[in-house]
Amino acid sequence: MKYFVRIAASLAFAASLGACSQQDATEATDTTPAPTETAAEFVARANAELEELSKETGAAEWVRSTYITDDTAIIAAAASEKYAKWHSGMVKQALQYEGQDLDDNTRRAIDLLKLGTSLPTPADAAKRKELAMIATELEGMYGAGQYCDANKECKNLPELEDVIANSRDYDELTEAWQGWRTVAPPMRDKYRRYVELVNEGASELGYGDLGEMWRAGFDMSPAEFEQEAGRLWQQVKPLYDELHCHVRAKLGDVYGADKVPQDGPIPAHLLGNMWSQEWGSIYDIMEPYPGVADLDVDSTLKTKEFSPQEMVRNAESFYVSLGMPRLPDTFWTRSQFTKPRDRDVVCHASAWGLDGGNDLRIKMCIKQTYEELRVIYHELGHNYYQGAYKDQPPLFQGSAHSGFHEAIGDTVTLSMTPAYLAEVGLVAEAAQSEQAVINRQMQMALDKIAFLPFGKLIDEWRWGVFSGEIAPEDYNKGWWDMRTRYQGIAPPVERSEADFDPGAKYHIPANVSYTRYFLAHILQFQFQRSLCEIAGHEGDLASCSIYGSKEAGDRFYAMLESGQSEPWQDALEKLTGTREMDATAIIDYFAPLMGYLKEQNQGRSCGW
Ligand code: X8Z
Ligand code: ZN
Repeated sequence: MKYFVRIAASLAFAASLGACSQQDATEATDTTPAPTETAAEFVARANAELEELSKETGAAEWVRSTYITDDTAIIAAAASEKYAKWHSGMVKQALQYEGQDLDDNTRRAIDLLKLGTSLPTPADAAKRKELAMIATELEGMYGAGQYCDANKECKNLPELEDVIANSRDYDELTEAWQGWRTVAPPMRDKYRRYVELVNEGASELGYGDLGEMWRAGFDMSPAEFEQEAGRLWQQVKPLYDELHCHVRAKLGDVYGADKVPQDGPIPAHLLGNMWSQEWGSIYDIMEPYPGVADLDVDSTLKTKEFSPQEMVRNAESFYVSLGMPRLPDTFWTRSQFTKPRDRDVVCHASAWGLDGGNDLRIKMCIKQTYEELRVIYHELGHNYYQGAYKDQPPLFQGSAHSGFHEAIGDTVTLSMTPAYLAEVGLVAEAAQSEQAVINRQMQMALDKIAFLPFGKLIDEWRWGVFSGEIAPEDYNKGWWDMRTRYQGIAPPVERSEADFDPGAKYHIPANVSYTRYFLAHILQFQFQRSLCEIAGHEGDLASCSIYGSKEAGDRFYAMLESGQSEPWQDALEKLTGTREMDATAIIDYFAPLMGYLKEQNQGRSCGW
């Protein structure tokens, strides 16, 4: 439940707090439905109960994430357990409508109800309790994680991430990389048990395992979805291969070919990101035409002394320029913008749609960087989606599919062109030259193209774990096999099954499915292409900003308002005219850079 609330995942059964007593919701579980209850009446009751229950779950989750203690673990686990009990009871009751001829809305609501948890729990009460506690603890362990060096100097994750982003000292990078991964081995046994329990829960809901259940959330069969994701990856893989080749060569120049062998995978700690997932922080090494065009938003944020709130205001203004509403007053008083000094919190950014989307919040530990500004735009994309679908019934309060939720804010960041940044005073001026275009494309590609194989493999690892193809004694090996195969990276120090490197990535202990981000990275370019047409943009896609376009904003918002009330193919068609996800937009977008990369890579032997 919590994951819907927080990250507004595929089925954002929005949370809101109200007066539903514990009694009401639990009683519902054991009630045999009155034979007179029609399917439509059942759905209406499910919506009403969900609305009430979500209030409690949302409050417990928020407090847990912004105040990690043993006490909040008990509160959050209890709320999660209560939701799980309600959910499995309702799914059982819904079985009576199987095979009945129902109207589309009712059928869809019942189907969505069945998928309405990312953490399916066994019906057995003791196991349900055990799973709720394990899931709560795993995320808490991640949130409270830190690494203390030999001098007993400790760093938390944001601090270690700073080292990875900014240091160019091989050994210092190795220590930060390895140090953060010390948080994960204690998760290993708990994770193994979590896998057993969620699989039992998924099987009680009629799925082979949790991976199959996750793949079932895309308005097509799990097998079709797996194929679809594979098709999209094949479409974009050539872009990644060119980027990898060039980045490896440049890193070889900086660190030496002994450290970065030119025919093998890249050491994972040299790419500017703790998980090697987005590489924008090594732009200084990769800048094609040094000094051409000022893209240094970081220094503007510092010299103009932007506060976290001002950074959020800047993002809000973009959405408002599209004709979308201002964020509610409570957003400003209830959000967590900065890391509290006196307690452990989950710093990983998230957006919350509490009280049925009336109580919008973000939870971040904002730093004064351009990267963080873009994360704020990303999170507000979630909030605007949550606000837009708040008038849908609770079972339809979610995104068309989980990738849509992740793509909204990212689509908006594609409009943060040099011209836009200059217009709002975040860079001095927008240079127009061909060299400036390539520089900016490089900066974008280091994040957007580098991310693609990472976005794809995280769930592939989990699909393997849930299906049993990757056994517990091979968790780490399976992880690194995939990291190397997909991303062409390797760990900088030897790893073994005493490690549990997947646990050092938020979405694994937090149980958030990840294919959504892979899909979002493709969809956002597709959305942008259509929005730019609507906005009347002329010229290449990369130079388009929809800032200030009410026409584009209206069409965008209309898609958001429909939530998950219809299959995603319908939502996509309304905005883009096509019913298929398609990578040609991202390929077109980066066409200029591909020309540059191919030239640079001439004579090199690429691949690993
Ligand atoms: O988790 C996130 C967002 C919250 S939904 C900050 N992202 C993924 C990640 O950090 O791993 C955004 C991009 C990928
Ligand atoms: Zn997100």
